[in-house]
Amino acid sequence: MSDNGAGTGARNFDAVIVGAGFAGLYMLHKLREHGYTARVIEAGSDVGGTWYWNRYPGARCDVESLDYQYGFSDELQREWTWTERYATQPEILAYIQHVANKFDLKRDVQFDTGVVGATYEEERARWTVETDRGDTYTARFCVMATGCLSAAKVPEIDGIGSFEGDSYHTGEWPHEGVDFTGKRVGVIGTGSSGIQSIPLIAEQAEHLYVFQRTPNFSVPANNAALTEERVHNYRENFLEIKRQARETRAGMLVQPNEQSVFEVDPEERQQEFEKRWGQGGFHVVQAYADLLATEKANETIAEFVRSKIREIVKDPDVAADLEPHDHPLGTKRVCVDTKYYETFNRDNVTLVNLRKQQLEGITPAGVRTAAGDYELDAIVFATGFDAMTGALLRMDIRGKDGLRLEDKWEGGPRTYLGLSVAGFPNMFTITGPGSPSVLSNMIVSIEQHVEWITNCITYLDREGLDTIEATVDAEDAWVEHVNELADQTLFPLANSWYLGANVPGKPRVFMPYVGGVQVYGEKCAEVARNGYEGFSLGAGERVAVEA
Ligand code: FAD
Ligand code: N01
Repeated sequence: MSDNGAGTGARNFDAVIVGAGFAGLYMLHKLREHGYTARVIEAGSDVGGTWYWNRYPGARCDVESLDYQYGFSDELQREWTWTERYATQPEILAYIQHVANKFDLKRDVQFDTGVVGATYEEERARWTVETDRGDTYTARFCVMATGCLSAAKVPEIDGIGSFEGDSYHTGEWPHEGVDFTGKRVGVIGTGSSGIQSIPLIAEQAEHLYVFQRTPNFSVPANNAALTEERVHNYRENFLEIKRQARETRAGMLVQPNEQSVFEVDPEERQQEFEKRWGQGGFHVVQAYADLLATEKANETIAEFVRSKIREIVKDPDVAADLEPHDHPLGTKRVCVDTKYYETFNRDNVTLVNLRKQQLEGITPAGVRTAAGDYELDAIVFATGFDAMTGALLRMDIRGKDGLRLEDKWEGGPRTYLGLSVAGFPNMFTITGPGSPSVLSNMIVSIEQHVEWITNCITYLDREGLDTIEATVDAEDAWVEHVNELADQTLFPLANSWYLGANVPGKPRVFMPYVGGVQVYGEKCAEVARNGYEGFSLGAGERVAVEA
């Protein structure tokens, strides 16, 4: 281990970790626990990652708060009390702050610093990490905790720079908040961020225009204050719940139903859907075992949600425009909302269907579609992210023989287990492409990755090994397996960010692993048990590094 103390201005560490969200902070904590030195480098001015950047009105988790927290410390969970079923962004950020303070993490984080490049030096078996401040750090390990949804994507729309009003991206929201009172506002995008923010912006704005290209499926959150009893029960069973969560598909306990939707008659099915719609959140999607498995089964739940839209939205033409028909439900992330469809009953809200009137561009005064001009004081881009690979590829990462990650991934991301890339020894990607990541409760997946990486590093040291690198064969086999599994599902039927479809020119490859958290976790554990099967382990000469 390097003896260079972190927090002392030293630039050489056992590990450099990029990103101070849930992943980077837990990685730092685990490495420190094992006596390693580590430096976290974070572009933002504080910890939180997603919850630091996404401060738009209505931002919340869609995995229930009690499940969306770290599971590694019973003491931590006992001293934190969630107030609502789905926590707001400020509450989640306060929780992460609490974690950072409790474990004294910030002293090892370099804030306001972007990593622009990372280069592997084969002879010394070390990574050199460069920042936008012109600093360099060296480390034996480089851990990319850069997030799956952290590279905000401003769309490529003609004239976008010419708008003379105010513009915002939901993923880079101003810290001081935005007051839309008396303003004509346009929101472009109706994914989760748009669907969460639209009802609240509508309450403030003089008039809100919602520019919708593709309608999405959304279910009500039925958010409410958590009862003391619920919090108490969860708290007392916390460790067991967290253990069980790792044995599920999505990293959280849901009410499973093993039945096919076609085993019940339409009346019973309707009752079950209604019951679960009333429960709110993802429950309705779990109503029957095959809802996400076949198009025919999927159509039953899709049509149920469409019927709800028709029921809620008073103007039948607007309701029809809001109905999703172009992708099976669940093949894009289902949105969880509070009064989204109801918002279109307001007099100050207009839905602009971009399939009927194409978006032609942005002008100094607003938005231009084929049907005319919309004059606006502010535009909100709820247009999502260059997901899963964006944050990684915005850096210049070079592995052995100068191999650039950008070149290696020209045809789409290639990883072994979503954790490691052949040609890039001693680099790990937390929740990287090829792991369950965004298809799961991310906290569960983050913790599993961090613990696997920590165990791997301590194993190398116990065995007197210096380097670990995925083999090309293992990587090829994993990529093939990930693709094969995805092809057996309905996911490829949607133009989603899971496939990179939202970024022009991005290769269309289904990026997350669909096999589920449990199966994936077992595979990772088996790889480790078998002496890190699929990796080549090297015992080079350990180079003494001076501080
Ligand atoms: P992030 O939180 O994205 O943190 C990555 C950090 O890396 C960022 O702070 C970024 O600034 C930094 N970074 C990136 N590149 C660089 C660089 N080159 N140099 C320096 N720093 C860099 N998941 C769920 O499971 N449940 C939910 O309910 C849920 N809700 C979400 C709501 C929103 C609005 C969004 C956008 C995502 C949501 N997610 C949810 C996914 C969420 O991203 C993860 O749950 C989790 O917060 C990811 O943590 P992370 O540490 O891996 O990444
Ligand atoms: O982004 P998105 P997001 N012209 O990519 C539209 C997580 N999250 O930020 O579908 C016009 O889903 C685009 O239209 P189309 C969650 O995992 C969770 O909302 O490409 N429109 C789409 O409507 C989520 O899935 C929560 O036709 C354009 C929208 O912009 C992920 O983050 C909350 C356009 C983008 O939707 C991303 O969600 C927020 C253009 N040129 C985020 N370009 C929770 O609730 C894009 N669009 C927990």
